[in-house]
Amino acid sequence: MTVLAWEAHLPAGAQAGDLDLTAKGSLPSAWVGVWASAPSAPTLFDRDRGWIHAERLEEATRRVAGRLQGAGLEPGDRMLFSAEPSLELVIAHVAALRSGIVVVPANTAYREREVAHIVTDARPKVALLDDHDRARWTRAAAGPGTVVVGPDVDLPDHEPAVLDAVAPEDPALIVYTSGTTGSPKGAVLTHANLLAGSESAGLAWRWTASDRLVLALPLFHVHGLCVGLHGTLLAGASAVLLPHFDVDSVLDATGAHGASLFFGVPTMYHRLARSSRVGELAALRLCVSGSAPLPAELHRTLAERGGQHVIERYGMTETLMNVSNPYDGERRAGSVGLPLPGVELRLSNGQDGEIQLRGPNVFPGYWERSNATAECFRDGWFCTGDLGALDPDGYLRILGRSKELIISGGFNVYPREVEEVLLAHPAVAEVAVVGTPSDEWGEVVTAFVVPSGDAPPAESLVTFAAGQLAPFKRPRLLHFVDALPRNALGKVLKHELAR
Ligand code: MCA
Ligand code: AMP
Repeated sequence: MTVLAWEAHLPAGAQAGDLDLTAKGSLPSAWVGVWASAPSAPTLFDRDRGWIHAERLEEATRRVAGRLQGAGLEPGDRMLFSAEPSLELVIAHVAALRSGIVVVPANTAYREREVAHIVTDARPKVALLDDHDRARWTRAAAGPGTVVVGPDVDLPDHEPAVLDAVAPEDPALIVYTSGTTGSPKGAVLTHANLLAGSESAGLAWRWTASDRLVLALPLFHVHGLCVGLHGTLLAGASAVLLPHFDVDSVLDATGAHGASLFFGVPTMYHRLARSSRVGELAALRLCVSGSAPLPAELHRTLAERGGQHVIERYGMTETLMNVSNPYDGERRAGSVGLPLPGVELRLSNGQDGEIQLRGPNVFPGYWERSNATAECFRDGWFCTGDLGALDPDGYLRILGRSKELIISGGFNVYPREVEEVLLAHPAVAEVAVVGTPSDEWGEVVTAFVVPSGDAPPAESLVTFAAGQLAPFKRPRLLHFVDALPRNALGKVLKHELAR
């Protein structure tokens, strides 16, 4: 059974039959049209530079496009970025998309091993980095041909040769997402995917030019980049960029800039709900949560104490946004809602099972990984590895995952990657890594270790892991055990450990 519930997301009177989410061709062309129609509209605010207006954003992105092209980048070449949110970074990102350059975002928490993997896999011609270590690691992995600069792209000016000429099927982004093998693979998102994703969320959440988003998410994941930033620019709306999330900065920005929107991961809502200032959320038109399950209890607390009936939605790097609670209908706690405009959804057993998706938002495949791509599609449907069930009225509940994945504070951790790192320690004979429940983080990375001799100090293992893994992947809890529980075939029974 295929579930389509697009009408539930549209404003009264709008017809789902009229939907063409890719009619504008590409985001860069659509953005340029938006800027030309309202050149003096404020677009983005950054603490250091204040507001930039549409006309200036167009000029700045054109200038940086020229610099990138002058450095030898051509359509299809890759530009890596790993930097905290800033106006300069956004300008460089938009400039790359306008040039047909494929953007490769990388988490700023990555250590040398993780940076080197992405650099050798994506082979970027330019890398934008705001940290000395990451610049050094990138240079070491990339070799002399790669230009390493700061997010201001301080390169010689040059007249851009190509601008806003991308085709819908051209690749726009490669976003690394870990596979079960432990080594991340790049999900290629086309310009059509990005446009469809932004159009769909914009329609469903009634995004207009008068909206103002407080954007405190990192820009190296699709939540902050594709939902927050791209959606803002497509709607002709504005956003206040914060370099990091913290409760006071978000609420201060909301008050100071008259913001109307906030998007966050459940850990952020958990922290907001515990603040004495939670009532200030009521000033916003809409709060949206995603990237991990929002506990029903937290949904209710935010409604009672924060005056916000948060819209929970469900997305993935490979598909952008898929399912959302409706703006006008019931925003059901514990459910992710109904398929977004353009998205077709089915469950492998009919009313429950694996969630499978189709639509203009679904990516064409992984970068240079045809086997991995073939494995995740079945009859043209993308198999998410998430398990769900439909309420009788079509609302989707996410029940769990068939893939081995831990989500901590909205960041994904693949147990296999952490296990491989710990196994390289001489005092570790066997290890199993699972997620255990946490009110604040959703799940925390927990390692069960069988020592090869006397158990070493736990801190020595954590320090060992810290050299190779981003902080959010390091085990927060570590237990020494005599043996791992296994079934008759010798497979570790992880669900027993997670309990
Ligand atoms: C930071 N730390 C973490 C995490 N973040 N540990 C586990 N899980 C995390 N997510 C570490 C820090 O390095 C530090 O380690 C310690 O925890 C305390 O840091 P703290 O200052 O409290 O944390 P923070 O810097 O305030 O970060 C919390 C955060 C952040 C703001 C919630 O994790 C965050 O920005 N999450 C958003 C992730 C996101 O954008 N996901 C979207 C993925 P130490 O003590 O050792 O120094 S896109 C996606 O999933 C799909 C498509 C979707 O549907 O959206
Ligand atoms: P990523 O690989 O970073 O794209 O993360 C995507 C995964 O996050 C999905 O496959 C889900 O497992 C999870 N996810 C995203 N949104 C939600 C949500 N609202 N509830 C539960 N899980 C979610």
